[in-house]
Amino acid sequence: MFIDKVKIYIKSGNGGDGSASLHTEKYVPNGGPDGGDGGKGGDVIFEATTSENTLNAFHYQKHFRAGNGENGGKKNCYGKQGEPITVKVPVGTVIKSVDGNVIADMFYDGQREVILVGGKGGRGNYHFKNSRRQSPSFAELGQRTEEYEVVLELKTIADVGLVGFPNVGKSTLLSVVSDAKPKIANYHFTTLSPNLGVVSYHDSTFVLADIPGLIEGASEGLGLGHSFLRHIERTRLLVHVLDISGSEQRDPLDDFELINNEIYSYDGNLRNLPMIVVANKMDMPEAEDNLCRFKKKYGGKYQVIPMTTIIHEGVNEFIATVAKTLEGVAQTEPLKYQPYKLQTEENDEFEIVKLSNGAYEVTGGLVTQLSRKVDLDDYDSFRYFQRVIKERGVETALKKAGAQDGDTVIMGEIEFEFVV
Ligand SMILES: Nc1nc2c(ncn2[C@@H]2O[C@H](COP(=O)(O)OP(=O)(O)OP(=O)(O)O)[C@@H](O)[C@H]2O)c(=O)[nH]1
Ligand SMILES: [Mg+2]
Repeated sequence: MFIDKVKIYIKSGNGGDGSASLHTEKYVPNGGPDGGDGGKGGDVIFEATTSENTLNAFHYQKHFRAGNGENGGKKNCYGKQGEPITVKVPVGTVIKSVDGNVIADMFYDGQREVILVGGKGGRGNYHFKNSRRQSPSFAELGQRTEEYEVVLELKTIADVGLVGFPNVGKSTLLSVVSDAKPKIANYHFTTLSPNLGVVSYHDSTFVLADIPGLIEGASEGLGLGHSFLRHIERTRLLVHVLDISGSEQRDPLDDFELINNEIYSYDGNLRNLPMIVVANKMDMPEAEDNLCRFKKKYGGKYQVIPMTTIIHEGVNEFIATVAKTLEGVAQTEPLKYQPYKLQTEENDEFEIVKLSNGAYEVTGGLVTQLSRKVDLDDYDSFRYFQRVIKERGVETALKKAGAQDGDTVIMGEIEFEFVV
């Protein structure tokens, strides 16, 4: 199993509710409001790590929820903040909304991004105390947060991508030049997920990615499909490995054309990457002749390195050539994107629409904010509500929209009769 694209569900914590406690003591029956604030809900944070290179873990766990903030208590006790949750993803993971907007590109090892912010804690009742309202018996509810779906898409980041038909020796090459230990076997599709290896050359290193073999039609989903090609999009150089001996009765020159065709029809921009050719299996019959033919046709355009990977022949030349070529190629950059925010900022805007039944509905950020503070059964709270809608211009706007005495006004859960 190799998962490189997956949908998961994330939710930051709700804010804790503010407390509406009134201080009481023996002999001091009305000591004033002492309700503490609710704690902020936990954030959802993503962190990029090199210790994973698949999204397989998300096959088993798809829901990630940060902790809720605790409610405020008496004696001005603050509620505890909710525990944040950290979701670890392999370096190269792009986080997108379900409709494809990029939220973050987790490009660097250790990169942390707050993707969802925890709900605000509600304020305790003492915040609502004023000269006329000495003992408010209401407090603010914590902000409730929503659950969001996000799509994780792994786009491996490597300097070099190894491409070619199945069984040509890509994984063998990776195992010979790096510490990676990919599976190697004499059949097609031995490699089922990309393998990364670090190659050292003098003082420098480069990262090599071995991807599953491609066949004709891969860009339309044949074989293991083209989804693996997404793992060479973020490389700086392609190494095309050929079985130059044609040991499986294919002409290596045809292989070369065919695989290039698949790669470039998947993404035309990949033409901009330099390509080096490894003519592998030089120990086999026919290899010399085929190499000659190949060089005649393509030698002017491509650097061709003959190799017998199983006995490490040509390996040093390979490493040196790749390292030198990379010197002249720009580093891969993170995606260029305007980060898409899943959550909308709290605001105090509002809009009024007249419904077909004659009622007026007020919607918008102000209504969401107020609905956390208002309890119409509570007299103090109701007075507070009346004051706010006057101060924020809701009353005037309702009049302007044509509301008359006795008309019904709906604001979220709240419904009341308009009084001019
Ligand atoms: N004769 C010969 N055989 C080789 C050479 N290099 C690799 N092989 C053999 O070719 C077979 C396939 O090697 P792999 O490295 O698994 O090939 P691959 O390209 O990664 O194959 P997939 O993962 O299926 O795409 C193995 O049996 C290797 O031992 C070589 O230089 N000469
Ligand atoms: Mg392989």
